[in-house]
Amino acid sequence: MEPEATKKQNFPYLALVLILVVVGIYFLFNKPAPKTPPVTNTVANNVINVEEEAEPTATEEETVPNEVKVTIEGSSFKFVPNVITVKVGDKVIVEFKNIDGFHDFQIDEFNAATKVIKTGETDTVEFIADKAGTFEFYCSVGEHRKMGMVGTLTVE
Ligand SMILES: [Cu+2]
Repeated sequence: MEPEATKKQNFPYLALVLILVVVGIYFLFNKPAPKTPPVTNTVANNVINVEEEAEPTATEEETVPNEVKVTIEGSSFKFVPNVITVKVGDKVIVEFKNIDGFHDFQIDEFNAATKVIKTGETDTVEFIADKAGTFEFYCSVGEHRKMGMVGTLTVE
């Protein structure tokens, strides 16, 4: 009987030790457990990230340049109109209509040039007027530029 009693006494001790160990493990796991709220934080961060991604697109929309569309007619040997005025940063779209002869439209400073086109044809060139100043546009065909087939682009 006595050995059984000591065994019964030992069992509660072992059980207590086991409980302490289990409780200790629970505490160990419960400490990392509060890190589960950070999981929701990361979810919140993801939401914030989405918002942060949305903001740059909004600023990109704000930086979309103002578009200025100009139609210019070319003939021998002039441009009509021969003056274009835009603002710095404008996206300039030049629709060049050739109504007589062989001509093109070029502005060296903005690397802008249409194809050489013949009577009745139209070609379009676009560029960003990213610097202020007064620039000459001209027709590069033959001696047309010397013959006065020029105009002025003013970027202000
Ligand atoms: Cu010309």
